[in-house]
Amino acid sequence: MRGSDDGDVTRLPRPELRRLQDERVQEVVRYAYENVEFYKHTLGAADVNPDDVTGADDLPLLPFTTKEDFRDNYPTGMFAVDMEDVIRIHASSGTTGKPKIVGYTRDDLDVWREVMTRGFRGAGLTSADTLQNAYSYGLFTGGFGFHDGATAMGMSVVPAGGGNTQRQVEMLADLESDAICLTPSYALYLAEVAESMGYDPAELPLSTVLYGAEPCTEPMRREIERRFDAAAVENYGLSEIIGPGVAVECLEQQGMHIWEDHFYPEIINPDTGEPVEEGEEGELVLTTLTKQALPVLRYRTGDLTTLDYETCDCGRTAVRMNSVTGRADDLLIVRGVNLYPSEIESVVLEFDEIAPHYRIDLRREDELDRLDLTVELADDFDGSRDELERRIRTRLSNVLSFSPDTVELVAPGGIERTKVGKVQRVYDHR
Ligand code: DLL
Repeated sequence: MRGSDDGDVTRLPRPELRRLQDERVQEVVRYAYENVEFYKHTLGAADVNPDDVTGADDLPLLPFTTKEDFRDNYPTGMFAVDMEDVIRIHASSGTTGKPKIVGYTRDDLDVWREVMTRGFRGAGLTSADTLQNAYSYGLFTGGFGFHDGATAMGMSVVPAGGGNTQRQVEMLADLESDAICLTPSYALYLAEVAESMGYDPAELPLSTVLYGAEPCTEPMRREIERRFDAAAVENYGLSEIIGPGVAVECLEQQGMHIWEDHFYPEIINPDTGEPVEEGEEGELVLTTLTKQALPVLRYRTGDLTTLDYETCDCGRTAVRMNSVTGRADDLLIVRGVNLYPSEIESVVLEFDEIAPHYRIDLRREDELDRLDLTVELADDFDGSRDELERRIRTRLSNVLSFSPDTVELVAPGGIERTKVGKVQRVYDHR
């Protein structure tokens, strides 16, 4: 099922890459059909015979796989191998219902390490570097994904895990770590804690912040870079496909290279399921090309993005996905206006007077939606609150044609921080 990875695969001329993908698409469709009852059934129902699939162009013939399919086949019904061959389990918790259970064979873990290593190299890291891993260890793929990849590459790994922030700061300083990986919200929290302990985060020896696992806008990235005086590069991934390591930015910071020899991307219109024009925004759909334990055909990630097939300035030909702008399913419709939380965030973070922390509360009163925005003042703010509130409102309504019902400005530290795991910024009480 697997070709060799010689590092240069990320720079293959695209026609050559395409030939490799075509071969692997054929293999994985047949493999899934023959080894997973679920695919035998869904492909059969769609009248698709694996013999008819000759390459990536035929993928649109296949039905999508969705998160509901994982739930329906809980815990291991989507697996293509016996548990005997599975040597690792992870799980992704949903907000409702059972988690999605994912499994890895020995070869799958090799692929995972390989794609993680590509990302580290792309970010300029070498085996001589020390990486503090502040992703949670456990069922979440972040902790072990980064850990195994960095270990395989020969970096010194500090398995700090999530939380325990004061100790994280001390470890960073004392071990003079070169890099840290964590969620963007936790990166900003860590900077604050460092400051409260009397450290200047910019003075820490960190050269690289690897952030991911949740949305992050460009102003927020710049804020992380400024605070730590380090390059911040983005990672994207999801448990169902492998975990982190699906896509990662190089130092050009012009989008995340998808490791296309292992994961085949499509962009669809989330409403119709049809492919969009090249370069248009839509929902990312991924097909695993080499996974053994859990092959996944046309998985609807729910993540909205665009793809750029131009060769990157770094020389890699691997397609780049832009930062996720929202979820196909987190579109907020408030009094008929379509809003993504990330759009509100972008506007809010334009203001120097505001710290990069905010929350959105949605309620329904008398059948009408209301949106209350709470933002936090920067430490050094000494201006007029009324005037600032007015400017925020004006800017939101100019950019988004929308004005929140209330804009509340709270003192520095007034918004609860995420100490472990992913940040929650939108509270939909409707
Ligand atoms: O979050 C894997 C990961 C760990 C990625 C560490 C990067 C770093 P899950 O818990 O299964 O896996 O969550 C996957 O998180 O569908 C996206 O909605 C969101 N997500 C992941 N990376 C990004 C990102 C890990 N860079 C879900 N930007 C995905 C925006 C992201 N959203």
